[in-house]
Amino acid sequence: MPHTKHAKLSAWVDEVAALCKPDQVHWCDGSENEYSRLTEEMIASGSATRLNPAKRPNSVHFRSHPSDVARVEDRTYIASLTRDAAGPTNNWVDPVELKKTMRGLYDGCMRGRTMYVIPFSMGPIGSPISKIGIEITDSPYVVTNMHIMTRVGKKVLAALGKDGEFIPCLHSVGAPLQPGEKDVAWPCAPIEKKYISHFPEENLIWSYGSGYGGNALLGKKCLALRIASAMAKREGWMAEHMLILRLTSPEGRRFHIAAAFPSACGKTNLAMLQPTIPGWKVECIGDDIAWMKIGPDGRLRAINPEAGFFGVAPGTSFRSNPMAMESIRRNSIFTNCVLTDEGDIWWEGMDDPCNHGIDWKGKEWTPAGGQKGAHPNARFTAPARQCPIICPDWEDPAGVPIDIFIFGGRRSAVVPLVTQSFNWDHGVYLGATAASEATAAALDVKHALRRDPFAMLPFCGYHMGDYWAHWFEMGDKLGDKAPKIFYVNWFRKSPEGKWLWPGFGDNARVLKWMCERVAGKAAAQESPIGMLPSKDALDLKGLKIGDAEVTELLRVDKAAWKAELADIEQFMSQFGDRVPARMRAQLEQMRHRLS
Ligand code: OXD
Ligand code: MN
Repeated sequence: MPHTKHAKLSAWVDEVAALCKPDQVHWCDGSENEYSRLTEEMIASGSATRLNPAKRPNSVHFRSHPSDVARVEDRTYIASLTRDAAGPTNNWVDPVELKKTMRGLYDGCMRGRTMYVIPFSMGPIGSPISKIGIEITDSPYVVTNMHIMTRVGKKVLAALGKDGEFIPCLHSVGAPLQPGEKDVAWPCAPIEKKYISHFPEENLIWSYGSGYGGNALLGKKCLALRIASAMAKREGWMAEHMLILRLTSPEGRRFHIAAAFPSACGKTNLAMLQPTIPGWKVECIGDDIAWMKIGPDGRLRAINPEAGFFGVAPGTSFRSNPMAMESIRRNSIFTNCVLTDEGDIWWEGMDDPCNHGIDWKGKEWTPAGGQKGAHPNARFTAPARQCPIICPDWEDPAGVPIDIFIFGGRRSAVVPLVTQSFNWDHGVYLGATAASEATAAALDVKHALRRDPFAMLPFCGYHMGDYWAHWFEMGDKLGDKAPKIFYVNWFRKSPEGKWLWPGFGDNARVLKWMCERVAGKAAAQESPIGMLPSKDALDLKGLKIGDAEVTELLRVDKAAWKAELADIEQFMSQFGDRVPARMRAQLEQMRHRLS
């Protein structure tokens, strides 16, 4: 029996097999049986360690190669037909040249390995917002992670039928085996041979040389953001680096929030927040990516294209994110954590200390040695359905109607706790000028402050200026049904260097103010940078915070903002005449308000 009646898919799989020359080809059916068999094989080969089932049932730990621990932005390419289409913030290579180079690398690259064909759906199968991808990979680690992160297998092939549309995603770890050669625990290619390539006009992804996270699980950053953002622009929808949550008020009114933050700003924590204010409830819909289309009622409807969480482990604890800790109790994959003497995992920032274990490099470890036990970008992969506060509607094919957009970043100074934009255009300006201090999720980002528009700088598959224009166009289409836009900064510090805001569950206080603004209930005061909560409009009941701290949290320092303006202007100048006139107008209006 052929695996599919889809002629184009069969032809592509045959073509890739002929090029990569694997020992065998396996079509993934997405079954539990398949997951278990691959996991057992990886344990037997020494690349995975089974965790103590009494501590963490059906879970495994992997250690990656020390050179392959995060996304590699310097090796990530948007190979559009012209350099101009990719814009100055993407690495561009001529697609013909890149394909030639990569074909050379792919030639025979799967020797000694199995080639897996993974049919996957981003989003609930059958949703008008979902898309189907096919990932071909020689990494069983990728297969098991894709089982958790996406919807995989026969049901996807059934939905694809004979001629459905799919996005081809080719991946190889880039480490062919000679006959008789023993495999290493984490095969990958050296950095200069890694390529994470996107061909946006063809909806095509080619990844080579890395087995880690966003470089290898191609449904996530490559498809759901880089390729999808380009498709969304063409087709009139939005693919954003946003969590999605539902906040329900004590009266039972539901608000749906989508929020964009760069890596390392507590996005997963916010997505699963436990409000400290009585009567308010959060349900999680997604923690990383939102795909949004205008629905029949004219409102923006969002789905989470993923089915799991690929979260940063260090810093995750019952204090910072109890719901994530519950989500990873079982059936999870861990990468680059400490393996404890009890056969469980541990990382820096977990609730209880660990006195001895094996670190992410496989070496005996104690905290006294002064080295981190887990890599700062160590990850957990866990099924979203295991989150105790997963929203009952998280798989609704129609999506949830978005009321609020939030942008933000990690800023120890200048930026207040929360501002509301004056209107849509000003909100787009807030998103476009978002900035954050350093991250561990990318190997090669070293700047102290990075402007990261819409948290999409590493993920926008086309020219940033055109992306901004797309946001303005979406606002025009949505009209008075457009979500309200806010900007937050949980990370402001006092002049003495102390956090001013407690964060975590108390962030619900800020979300409450936003919801009340949407409902027309909360007061705000105008400032040169946006609307700020009026005195007493933020619910601070039960919080130990002084008046002086609140004043500092909301302070707008005109001189600092003028300096900010100069920095923003310089950042924008790289986009030249692709900066929409409406964005320039926002800049001018801000200058005027600050003068
Ligand atoms: C991620 C990232 O891994 O944004 O989600 O880097
Ligand atoms: Mn992310």
